[in-house]
Amino acid sequence: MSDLKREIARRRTFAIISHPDAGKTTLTEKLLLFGGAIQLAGAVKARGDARRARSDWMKVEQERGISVTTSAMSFEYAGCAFNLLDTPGHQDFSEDTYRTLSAVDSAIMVLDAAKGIESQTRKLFEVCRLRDVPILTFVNKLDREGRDAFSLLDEVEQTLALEVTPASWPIGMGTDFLGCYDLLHDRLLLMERTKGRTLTEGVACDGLGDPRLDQLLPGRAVKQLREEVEMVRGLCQPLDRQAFLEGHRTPVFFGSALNNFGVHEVLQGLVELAPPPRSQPTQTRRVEPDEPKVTAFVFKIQANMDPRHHDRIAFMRLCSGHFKRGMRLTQTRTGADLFVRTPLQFLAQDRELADEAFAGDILGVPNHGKLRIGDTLTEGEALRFTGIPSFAPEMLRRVRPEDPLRVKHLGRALLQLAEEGVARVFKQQVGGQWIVGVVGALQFEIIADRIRTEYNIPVRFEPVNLQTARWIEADDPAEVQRFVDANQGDAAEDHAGAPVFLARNDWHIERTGKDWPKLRFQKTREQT
Ligand SMILES: Nc1nc2c(ncn2[C@@H]2O[C@H](COP(=O)(O)OP(=O)(O)OP(=O)(O)O)[C@@H](O)[C@H]2O)c(=O)[nH]1
Ligand SMILES: [Mg+2]
Repeated sequence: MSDLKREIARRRTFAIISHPDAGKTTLTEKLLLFGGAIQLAGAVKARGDARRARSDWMKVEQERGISVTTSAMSFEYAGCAFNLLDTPGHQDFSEDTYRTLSAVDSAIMVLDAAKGIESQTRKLFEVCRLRDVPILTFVNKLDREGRDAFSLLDEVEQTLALEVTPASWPIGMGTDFLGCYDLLHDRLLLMERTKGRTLTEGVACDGLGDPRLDQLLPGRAVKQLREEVEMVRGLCQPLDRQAFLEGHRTPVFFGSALNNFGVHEVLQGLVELAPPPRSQPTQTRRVEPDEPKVTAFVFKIQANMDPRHHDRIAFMRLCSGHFKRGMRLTQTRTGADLFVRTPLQFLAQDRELADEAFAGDILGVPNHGKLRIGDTLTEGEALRFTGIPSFAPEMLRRVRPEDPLRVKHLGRALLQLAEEGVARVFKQQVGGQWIVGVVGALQFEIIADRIRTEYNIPVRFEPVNLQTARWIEADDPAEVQRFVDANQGDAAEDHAGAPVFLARNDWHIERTGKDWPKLRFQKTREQT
């Protein structure tokens, strides 16, 4: 195998998705801990709490205990190079999650054992299905009283029409939860129940018949385990990797991320089952990961990761080639050249310059606003990767600074946040007022918080008599201009200067559509 092929084969790029609070960020921290801990073998104990993941790094995330944006992190384990994306569960931030799913090859769906499939999990699952992203399932929080494992498996199969194969099996539940039996390898890795971040070595056991099981576990628990495993093996088909890769079947792992139970098994599952980087669609052809030339696309922009420096980082997924630091890439939207001199890789606790990267890798590229979500970078070929949508907002409000003199500063902050994709921002044709559009109300609060903490501009959101926005497109650009001239009161521009129609209600949209038959009023816009 060539070096390029070998590097691609060992990469695993995956997202963690679920309804809010199921434990994605906790699982992220534990995967990083296992990854890092095992890599550093023994040296980690001393560092203990110092190895804290930086998944929820934003101030508002720490204050509220929820994730509002996707975090990217890289780590190595068992010879594999992982790129993990921890997504926010709250539906108001789902656009960020949808875009993230365009950049991964597989996903872990986390379920709360007491709650099963929740609404947002279901929606995100549908997005994965549309994109043919294979899914591993992690049933979390077994240290609390939850639902019976058989009924959870049944729910996944029934509500998602997804076949299940348990990959591990819980021993007990709630206060009696002792660990998980690894059904794929027929072994038991008994972990000490630890809330802290220090890891204890597991005790290995071979097969359900191993007499060590009887020594390690209480008699009742062993008996129940043997019975249940026999039953579940009778009920569920063995794991067929092809069916998993095609998205028809999911391996189901059980555990408690908080207590380190079942995390090792999931990590091993990613190594053995999750696919390496796949080919990616463009407007003209599919790009294969082992093509020699570098291609990449930007799926996320994040401003102010380092608030002192007002930095702005574009996250790109490499799709092919062997990327080297300092390389010159072409931004195909503008034709401009870009020297990528400081590509960043995000590790558990800090960031590092990346000297090289391959398909599947996620790199952060610091820039001053040149790169946008949806941008394609190549070594010259005029390609455009597709599949990164932008959605029409469902709620609009006018935003003003508390201090009227700071309106210009506010404009700059809003444009940056819009480029990040945090919200839609429109400047009205008449009066030049700023209108912010979002999918869910919590976004207004987060945006106000961020403008205040990151730009030091206290702002107020005010209701407006507007319902939604539509991007205006036509085969003849002059027709768009005629519309804008004739409807100045309803026209605006988005952050990229694209013309937008601001609608007062459904009737207004319908009526305008009839009056201007040559125009297309678009609800979504491909970010190219
Ligand atoms: N009892 C128990 N609690 C857990 C476990 N895993 C996570 N939690 C708790 O569940 C809560 C939510 O955990 P997070 O990891 O922040 O959840 P999340 O899915 O990242 O949430 P969002 O990103 O906001 O969607 C926290 O209070 C965790 O401590 C577990 O295994 N057992
Ligand atoms: Mg989270």
